[in-house]
Amino acid sequence: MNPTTKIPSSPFPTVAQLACVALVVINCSSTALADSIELSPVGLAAPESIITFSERALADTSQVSTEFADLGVTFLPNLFYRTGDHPDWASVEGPNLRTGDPEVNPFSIHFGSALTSAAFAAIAQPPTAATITAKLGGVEVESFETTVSIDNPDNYFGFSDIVFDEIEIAYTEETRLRIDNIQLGPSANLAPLIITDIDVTEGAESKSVTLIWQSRPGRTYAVFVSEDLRNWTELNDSVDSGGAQTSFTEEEISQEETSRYYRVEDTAG
Ligand SMILES: [Ca+2]
Repeated sequence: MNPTTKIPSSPFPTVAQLACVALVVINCSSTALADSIELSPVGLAAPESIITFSERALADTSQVSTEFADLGVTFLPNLFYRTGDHPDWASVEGPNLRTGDPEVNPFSIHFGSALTSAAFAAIAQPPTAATITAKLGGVEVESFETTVSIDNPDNYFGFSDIVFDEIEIAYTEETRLRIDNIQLGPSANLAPLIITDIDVTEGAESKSVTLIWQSRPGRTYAVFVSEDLRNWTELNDSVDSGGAQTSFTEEEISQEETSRYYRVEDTAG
């Protein structure tokens, strides 16, 4: 028999049953508390990259939308590249992006991949009330109201410990608002943990079961087994991720076993 052939009449549980168990695990995982970054002197403690706008020399006042896409950010509808700065502008140095002229309000920073944290420096002259909103797929995740001002000593705004792919900045006054030093935090891998396949191999003396699940690169998984969905035995607590897909095989299962349930957990919760 082909070892990868599934056995429809097997007493082993179905894909649907096991996927349900995996979903329960996901729902029980802890959720980190979101944290808004407002008027911070530094923004993220340890950004993975910072876009300063010195990476590319563009003409003063030229429109910017996808020019920095290879660095992970685009701007919708657009902003304007400005080459000049001023010694009084805290947190803005050298080239920066400005909202006008003509005025662009609101505008969004779109990230090339979903992130778990990001921050940026913003100043405005004259000062303006502003609403800063994190979105995922165009849907609001988190939002706060603040004042963006050239007079603020600390000018970083952003979010941490949530998953988002856009930050929208909307403001109320006619002003010249500039942003600079966009800090990108870690990417959020959005692939949910789902068991996608279960293969049963019948041997002469015993049988084995291979589970295949949709996984995230760099993660570690634990696999549990149960005969009644109540008492679980850990089979392995350190199955390294195979990337987008990971598998685990339980060997030498007695031929007398008639029913068996599996649970896969991301050990990071
Ligand atoms: Ca700059």
